[in-house]
Amino acid sequence: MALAAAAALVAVPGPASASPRATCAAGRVCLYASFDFNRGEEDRWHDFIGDDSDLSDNIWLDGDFAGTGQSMDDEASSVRNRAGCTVTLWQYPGYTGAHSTFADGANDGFLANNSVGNNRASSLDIWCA
Ligand SMILES: [Ca+2]
Ligand SMILES: [Ca+2]
Ligand SMILES: [Ca+2]
Repeated sequence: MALAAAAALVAVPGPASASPRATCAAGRVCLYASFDFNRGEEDRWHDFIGDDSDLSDNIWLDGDFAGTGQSMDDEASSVRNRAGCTVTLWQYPGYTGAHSTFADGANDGFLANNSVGNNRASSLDIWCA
């Protein structure tokens, strides 16, 4: 667990200049803790370059790319997909339960009206490979 969390932190690169809520880098899927990509809210976000079967060992980053200590499990409220392929968010760990699929380039600022729902996503499947 500790090793996985550390690796996730190290894997997040990039300049701390641009606001994460405004952009999601090419090749990545970005999750946000509040609706509308955290607009008007505290910036809690995280990006992914591959599958993650359990979000309970991932923590939200703040606007300065620093860890917040807050678990991402059952907390995602919006998503941007820049992975270059389709992405599915799942209700439970291990890619099970209710799920919603997002095409490459998708921006969904309101997960409450998707099957996966608001504050329910627990795993993430990127279909590139
Ligand atoms: Ca994880
Ligand atoms: Ca939606
Ligand atoms: Ca869940």
